[in-house]
Amino acid sequence: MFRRIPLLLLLAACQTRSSVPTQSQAIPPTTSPASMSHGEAKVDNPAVPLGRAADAPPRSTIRAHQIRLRSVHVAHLVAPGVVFEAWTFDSTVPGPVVRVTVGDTVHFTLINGAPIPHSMDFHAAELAPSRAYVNVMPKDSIHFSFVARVPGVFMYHCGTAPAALHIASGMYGALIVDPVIPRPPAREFVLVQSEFYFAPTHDSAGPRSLGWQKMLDLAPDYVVFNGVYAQYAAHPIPVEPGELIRFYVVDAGPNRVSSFHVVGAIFQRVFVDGNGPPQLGVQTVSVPVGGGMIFETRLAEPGLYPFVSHSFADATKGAVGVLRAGNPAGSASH
Ligand SMILES: [Cu+2]
Repeated sequence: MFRRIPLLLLLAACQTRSSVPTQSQAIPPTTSPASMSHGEAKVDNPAVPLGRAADAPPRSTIRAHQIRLRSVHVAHLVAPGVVFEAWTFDSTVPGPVVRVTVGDTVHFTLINGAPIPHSMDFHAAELAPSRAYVNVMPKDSIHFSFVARVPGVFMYHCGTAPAALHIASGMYGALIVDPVIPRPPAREFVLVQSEFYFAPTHDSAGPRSLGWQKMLDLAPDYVVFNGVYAQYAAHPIPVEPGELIRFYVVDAGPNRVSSFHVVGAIFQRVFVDGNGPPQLGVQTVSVPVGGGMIFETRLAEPGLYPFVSHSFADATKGAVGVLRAGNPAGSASH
């Protein structure tokens, strides 16, 4: 009798494991979602939710900013039918885009509405982490201020250890610091690239929890712009041929470098971290994890122009979007 129980348990465990797909069982798809280079996801696909418009908020007009964010745990829709148990700033993944100007003061308050400690780390600030970027207990809050001194686009994130857990769960966002002399007028977009890692489950229709081992193995299930799988391929971003387009790109990771590229275009100027002399005439620039860059380009003619992380496993997993320039023939317009 004592020998039979472990055997039954072992059999049950084997049956359980065999029902979970493994990487080795994956086979490449034989069809192309969209008929153009880098057509890694279907274009004009209403099945994919638009999590948020990519448009950047306008330049700030005030010199002191009261920024209050609340850390909360919510269900986040990563892709059609795929819900993730996210940890967030203000219930969204990524958190809200913050935009200030050099010299502005940010008065920041974090309210912890979650059942575990969280914190805030602004890459745009120069502060002692041991004073400002400390854990805030549930139902507690923290307040600190800083002056945005350096222009660029910066990551912010929860820094509570293990930071990889808090970032992979959704606690990050972008903060733009504009130079005092405005950049040239342009269509401006903010893209935050990040990854989602899921724990194995037997209920693929149910909410997915974070897969710690997959995170350690650098094997994300999804790599996305602004929190949702290929949302800007499903809902292309309308622009005009010839107009100046400016991307503020932050790579929140927690692990994958973004090799940012616009298909059919060359970047006229790329500003590392958004500051200093630009790189001119470049095709692809890597945004490091925890870094940000400003990309400027113009599209030569009407058409669909995918933008991707040119690390192609990541584009396949959702790091792809589309610019629709004008009303190209044979293409649905907005
Ligand atoms: Cu956190």
